[in-house]
Order: sequence, then structure tokens, then C-alpha cells
Amino acid sequence: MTGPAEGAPGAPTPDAPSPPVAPSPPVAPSLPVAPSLPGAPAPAPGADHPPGPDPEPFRSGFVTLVGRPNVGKSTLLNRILGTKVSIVSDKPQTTRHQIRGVLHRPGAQIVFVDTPGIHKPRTLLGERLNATAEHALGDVDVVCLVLDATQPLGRGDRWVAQRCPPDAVVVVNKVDRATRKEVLDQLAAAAELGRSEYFPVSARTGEGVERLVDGLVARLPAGPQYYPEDMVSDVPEPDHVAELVREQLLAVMREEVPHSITTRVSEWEWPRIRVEILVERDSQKGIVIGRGGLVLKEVGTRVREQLPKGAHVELFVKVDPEWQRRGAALDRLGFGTAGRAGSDVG
Ligand SMILES: Nc1nc2c(ncn2[C@@H]2O[C@H](COP(=O)(O)OP(=O)(O)OP(=O)(O)O)[C@@H](O)[C@H]2O)c(=O)[nH]1
Ligand SMILES: [Mg+2]
Repeated sequence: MTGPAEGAPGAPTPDAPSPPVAPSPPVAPSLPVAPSLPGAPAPAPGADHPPGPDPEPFRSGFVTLVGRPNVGKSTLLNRILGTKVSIVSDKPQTTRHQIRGVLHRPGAQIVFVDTPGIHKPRTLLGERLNATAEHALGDVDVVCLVLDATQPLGRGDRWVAQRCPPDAVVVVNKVDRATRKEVLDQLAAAAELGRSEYFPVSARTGEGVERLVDGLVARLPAGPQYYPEDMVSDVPEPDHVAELVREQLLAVMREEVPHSITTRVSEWEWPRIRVEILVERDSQKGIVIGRGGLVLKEVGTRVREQLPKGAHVELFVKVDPEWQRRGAALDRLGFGTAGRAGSDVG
């Protein structure tokens, strides 16, 4: 049984203390914050090797995905990695943190950085999301500017493009939903951005994604294997579970409610995971709970299906008035410009 609806309508409770994270089956393995360098260092130039053609060096580097909200950056990251590390929804501003996902290939490693969609902010949270995305443009090897093939190239895209380095590559996503002519028109329109490479892809079907990845690898310098091969993401497990809850809420909520929701794990005693859902107003609390707790129950079920067997997810809704407009609340909830601290545990 998931998400005891009876707990949900209760009065706001004080923040739970932060217990240590109990060992649990991995959901999305955590990466060390500072990359360790186990194994497979780049061959030193001039190191001893048999005569003959030089072997290809190991290539590695960081690739940031940026673009307007909803163009499919997170879907693309998940497609490239073949696993879900970043949540996806049809609502804009789904991604709220930098999320690293690591692609391991023979002879290469790409550390992808998914970012919040850059948009015209209406709240302090929006400003911080933009800052987070723009922060991820610095000090990376390749920037991918992601566009939507089904939307005309607009001011928002140009605004993001201006913030990208000149050697950014352009990725035109969602070609599965566009005709051939629409794709060609979009590529022609994108040519005004004056970049050297353009990749039409569908993150949904995978079309063109392999070609994109090959193109990215070719741009990477010789470098070390930053992360061990069994590491796929830097998202701590509690944060990942909190995001899965938010993803399911985004899937069922309408209109302005999704923007007012944030989630965090307040207790993690495997298999029991308590997730708090914060909303901004009392009226939203009722919507999130649903009649007879049905919405919460459905959300809990869908989340549990994505977790290792035995997980017991308890969902609670609390009101934190105007949390996304208050700097102190944003800091506390992990929406600083520098990093994530969304969950009370981990
Ligand atoms: N048809 C189609 N839909 C796609 C494709 N890629 C993403 N989508 C859909 O586009 C919507 C937005 O996808 P996201 O991956 O969340 O977009 P995002 O750019 O990460 O959005 P933010 O995190 O809000 O910036 C979702 O409904 C996806 O299913 C694609 O290649 N084809
Ligand atoms: Mg996203």
C-alpha cells in the first residue's frame, strides 16, 4: 500500500529531523561530487607502446544540454543514456536542477549536463532556474542548443543561442512529429544561428541520436575516465525519488498547480520512504490530494512501480505559502544557484 491518503490532509507538520540514509537498492547511483579518476586514464603522450599507428586516445568531456523549456532536453538525455535519470513532462520548467548523466562507450565517456529550460521568469524560482542553466554553460567541452522542430524558431531560442558559445551544436528535436519539409525548414531557419553542426533527432524514437552522440564524441578532447563505469547519474537516491513523485504530479495536474509544487524526501528508512509535497496554497492542497485521496494514491502507485520491489512510499502534502517567491524558502529547498539540496536526507 502506498501513500496513506489519511496522512495527507493533516495539518502542516514541522519539518522532520534528518535521519541518515539507510542502505537501499540503487535507484540512480550517486556519483562522487568531485570526480575521482579510477582506471582508464588517458595514455600519456609519448608513453611506451608498440611501434605502429598511434592508438586512438580515450576521449572524455562534459556536454551541456540547453534550450527553452519543453524542447525535450531531459527526454534526450534519458534516450542517450538508455535509462531515466531526469524527469520529463509536457509542462514547461520540469527540470529544476543541473542533472549529470554519464554515457560510457568503448574509448569514450561523455558527462551530459541536463539543465532547466531558459525562460522569461515570473518568480524568484524562475530566475534561479535560469541562473542554474546559464551556470552550466561555462567550462564545458560542448554545448548542445536544443530546439523543437515543431515550434517556429522564436525569440526565446535566439535568447538562449546568444548565451551559447560560438562552437555550440544545434539539435533539432521532435522530428518524429514534423514532416520532412518542416524539419528542413527548421534546419534552414536555425542556420541563422550560424553554428557549424546541426543534428535533427527524435528523443522519443531515437532517430538521429546515435549520429549526434558520434558527433559529440568526435568533439571531445583526449581525457580521463571521470566516473566509474557503473555510475550513470549524480542524482542522490532521495532526490531521485522526490523527482519521480513530482513527475507523476506533473502528469496529473493542470494549469498553474504544477509550478507551485515541490517535493522532498523527509525520511528514508528503507523500505519506507516519506515524501513531502509542498504547495503554495490551501486550495492546491485539496487538488493534489484528490477526492478521497485518489490522486495521491495513484501518484504513489506509479512511483512505486519505478522503484525496487518492496518500496513503501508515503506521501504528505504541506502548505508553504509562496515558497517559490521567497529567497529563504528557495535556499532551504535547495534552489540556490549553485546546487541541489532538495531532500532532507542524503
Ligand atoms: N514527439 C516527441 N515528443 C518529445 C520528444 N522529446 C520530448 N518530447 C516531449 O516533449 C515534452 C517535454 O519534454 P522534456 O524532456 O521534459 O523537455 P525539457 O526540454 O527537458 O523541458 P524542461 O525541463 O521544462 O526545460 C514531453 O511531453 C516529452 O514527451 C520527441 O523527440 N518527440
Ligand atoms: Mg527537462
